[in-house]
Amino acid sequence: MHRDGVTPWPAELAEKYLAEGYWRGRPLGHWMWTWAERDGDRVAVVDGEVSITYRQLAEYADALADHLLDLGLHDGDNILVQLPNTWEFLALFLACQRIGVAPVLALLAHREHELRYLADLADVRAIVVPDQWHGFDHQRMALDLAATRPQRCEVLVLGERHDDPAVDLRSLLERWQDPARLRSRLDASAPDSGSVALFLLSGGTTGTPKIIARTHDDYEYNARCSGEVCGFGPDTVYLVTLPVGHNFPLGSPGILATLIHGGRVVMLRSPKPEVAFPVIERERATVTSLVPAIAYRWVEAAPGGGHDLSSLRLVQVGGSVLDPAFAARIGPALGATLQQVYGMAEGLLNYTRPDDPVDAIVRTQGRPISDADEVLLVDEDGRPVPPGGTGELLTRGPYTPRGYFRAPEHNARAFTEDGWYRSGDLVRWDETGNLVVEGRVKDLINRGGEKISAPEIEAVVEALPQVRRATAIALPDPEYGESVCVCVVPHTGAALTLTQVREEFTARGVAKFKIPERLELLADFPLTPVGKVDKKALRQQILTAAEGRA
Ligand code: J2J
Repeated sequence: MHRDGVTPWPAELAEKYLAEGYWRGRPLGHWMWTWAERDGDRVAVVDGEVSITYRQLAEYADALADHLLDLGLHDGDNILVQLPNTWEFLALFLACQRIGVAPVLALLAHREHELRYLADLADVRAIVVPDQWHGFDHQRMALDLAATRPQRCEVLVLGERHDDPAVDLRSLLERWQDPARLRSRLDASAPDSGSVALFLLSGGTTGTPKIIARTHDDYEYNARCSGEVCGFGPDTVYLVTLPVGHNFPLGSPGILATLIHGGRVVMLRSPKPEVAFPVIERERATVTSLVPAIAYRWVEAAPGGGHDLSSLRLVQVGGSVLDPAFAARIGPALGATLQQVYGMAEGLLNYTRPDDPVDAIVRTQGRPISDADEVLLVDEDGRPVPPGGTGELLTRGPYTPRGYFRAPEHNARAFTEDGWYRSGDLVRWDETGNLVVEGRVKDLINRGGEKISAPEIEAVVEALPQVRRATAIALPDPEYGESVCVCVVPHTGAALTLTQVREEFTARGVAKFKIPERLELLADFPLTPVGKVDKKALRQQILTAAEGRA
């Protein structure tokens, strides 16, 4: 079903992608049964003590899809999903793919501020949450949110249901119909392969974060092709370390490519080495994906950690800048080949190849996966930079959508008239033929791979009565690479503390990882010639002052 606010690929390109086999013209829910027919009795997913075969997974997903239809959800509807790394997430994801319901993939760290915004933007008909997670009552939050929706909004809970209006997600995995009859009912409800399969969150550059509609065709291709580049096959045991709602563990190559290529997915609830290492040893995991901050903890813990990590072949690291000196330690410490991944939920994926020279693996962020990916590096005026020069990366291709969902004004800036996505990243082509990320022009803070929109932070701080103007910048952080610093010009005579700022974020229900870690009170902000806050100068000013104090 077509959704308003989705920018399609131009018709002639879509035909080309289909004719040339980039897109295969079948929804992900159909592929699920192809996998089940191919590998029915093999294990598809392991979650703690639970092992589920490909056939069981398809049957659970079908049962769930049937119940979702009965709850009134159908092709063209959107739901908000906030779940931990569990096999039930996967069953739900696939159930949605059977009937054209698109999950908006939120993070467990998100709170009311983010969820309300996403629920409004995608006009969701259901919210799926765990009962609680790390002591936070997600069920309560979801029920409160659902109660304020203009239309009926179901709450599905994984775990202990403690309020009547909520539906027990696990009870929906029970089948009420004969599998064959059920299958034909669901086949009849199958969505078009060009329609939206899922929504991913963008880091966002202006105001509140945007969401990205990914189609069945484009997302299947992106995962399949990534899997080929990374050598995924029936022997692959993919450990899901990062949160499942991220593009990285879900589709690059991640969970989806593991299933496409007949491997096994292992769900991990926490990326901590003390949790991950025993699971790697027990499940003989062969590949996983990490952000640099987690890779760092693994490398520190691996020697003498007492666990056999010898099954690991490939360790993917991406999402934020990886220091080359540290990169060189990852492979030897974990006994695996490092693969740098420079990806984006907006599409384009770059990987170093396992057989690249070590030097290229350590120093570069890889190259695109597809011969149909287009990359253009441009200067501030939009002109291509000379060979070897650094410029903003623009991209188009079979898995890079042509616009954000329901964001026409933002799209006019974020995409060129010819459909190129402006990544906001400053990169150059290295002599090895790979890309190197040099910096960015977009206004965000990349905290350990989690992207925080600076204007979103500024809006919260500027609402405080003491604040005349606020601006958010990234400062270097030893653990996360970057952290959020807010700089404030207070009203005359007003006092403001970091604690007060942080309390405001908590009171508004903003995700914890976005809460500023530093506050600087200033008389004025340095300005650029066109009168905008000069964040580069401001950052330098704060760093220099800190050095002076040290
Ligand atoms: C520097 N910056 C990087 C890298 C992403 C795989 C891997 C990562 C993401 C991701 C993803 C970087 N070095 N290796 O979706 O499938 C920064 C860039 C980029 C932005 C995208 C995947 N890898 N980045 O990180 O949508 O600035 O996707 O534009 O969260 O992260 O962020 P996101």
